[in-house]
Amino acid sequence: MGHVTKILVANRGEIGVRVMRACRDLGIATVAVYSDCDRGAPHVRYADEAFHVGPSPPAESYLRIDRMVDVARRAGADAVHPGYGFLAENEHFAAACRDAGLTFIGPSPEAIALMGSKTAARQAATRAGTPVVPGTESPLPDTLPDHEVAAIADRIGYPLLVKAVAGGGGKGMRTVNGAEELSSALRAARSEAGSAFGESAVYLERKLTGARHVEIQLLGDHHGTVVPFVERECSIQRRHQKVIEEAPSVVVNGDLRRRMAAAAAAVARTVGYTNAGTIEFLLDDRGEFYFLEMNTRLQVEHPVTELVTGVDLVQWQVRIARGERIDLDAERCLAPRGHAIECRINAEDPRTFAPSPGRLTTFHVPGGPGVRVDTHAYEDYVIPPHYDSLVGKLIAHGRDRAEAIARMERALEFFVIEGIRTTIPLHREILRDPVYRSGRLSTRFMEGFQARREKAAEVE
Ligand code: MV4
Repeated sequence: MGHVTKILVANRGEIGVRVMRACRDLGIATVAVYSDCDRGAPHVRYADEAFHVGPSPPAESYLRIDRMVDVARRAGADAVHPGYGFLAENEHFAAACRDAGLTFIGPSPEAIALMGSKTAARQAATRAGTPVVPGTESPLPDTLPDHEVAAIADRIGYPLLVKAVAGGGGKGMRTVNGAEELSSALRAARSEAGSAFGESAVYLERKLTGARHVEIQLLGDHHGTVVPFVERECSIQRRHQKVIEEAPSVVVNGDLRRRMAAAAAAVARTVGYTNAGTIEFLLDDRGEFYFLEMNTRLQVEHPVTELVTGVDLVQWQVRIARGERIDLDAERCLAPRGHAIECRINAEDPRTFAPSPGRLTTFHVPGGPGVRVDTHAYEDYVIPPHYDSLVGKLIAHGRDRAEAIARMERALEFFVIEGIRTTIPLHREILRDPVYRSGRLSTRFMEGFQARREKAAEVE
């Protein structure tokens, strides 16, 4: 904590630019970093100065803690914003910044580490009095004999999920439908977790099918204030990548919202959480909610929260990091002004989801009432093949969900991207889908949608 006059933005692309926009609004200078293929990229042009950090593969550039800290020192930056992805949830990066006398614009290394262990996170939620999905309290000891694991699994009940302790975001998850599948799923999950996270520990959780994925954004300052926000509905995911997010959730009324917000804030207070974070819940059809995990970063979908509350979350991340007190009206943060929807526009084939990097020969962004576009892209920009495929985020806001949908459909129609394939046609199909329009969403939405889509393609 301390003076923040120059921020090193340890990221690229859409979020690199988004963070620099907040810095500009606050009158804070910006420093960009770039890899070989990003020389001259939008986030570099947007920054006041820029430094090369290595070759294009992330492991040799955007994931290099030593180079980030070195650039911050050389540039005279006093703070670092990690964006999302890359080093955003790396406790060693947060600690390296602190050790170098730099303000890390995010939670403490201790909070990142605690929530990075999904079993420690479940224990923190339980201490906070927040319900968790039934499952094991601790990692499964890897010497535990099969019959003892089976006895634990029986108590939790099937179907269940084997999850990586160091995982999160659905990475390294395995479904187990019955006892006969247990030992092979455990072996597979352990080996996958070992290679993906360098830690093979796993735990068990009852698998809730047909529930919704609803999350609560929050901000915590260094004076003990935690402010939760209106929920986001994030059930529409493909391979654990969100496709469409919205706020609020159509099934959450004021009472449930206050209870979920209070539960999320209690978890954050229990661990002394500061800066921006998000608590993920599963919400079942009886209105019961269960803690899943906490994301200790700014999330891709933060704009839907910004549009329904009028709060600039990135600006608040910086203000919190420099020691300010959150003086937001807590009631306003829980009272949605209308409805917002975000479509992630990816450089992907809309049917096969194969990556589609390359040059944007045409790039016309939509505008008009209730439309926001967060992107780094422009005509002639080349999407490099080395990073995630997000070209931009299209966010629509209206007085209610119907108006937000209408504005999103209008904006998707007038978003023209040529030269690569994008998920715009997929979004247009989803927005026309009767189940989507009815708002009856669940984590099974995408499977059902794909089935309806294939059936429709057959009769053609
Ligand atoms: C679950 C779950 C059901 N039961 N855990 C996926 C992302 C990660 N943050 C948590 N995720 C889930 N965890 C239990 N015990 C359902 C999801 C989930 C999901 C699963 C399959 C297909 C789409 C999904 C969308 C959101 C959440």
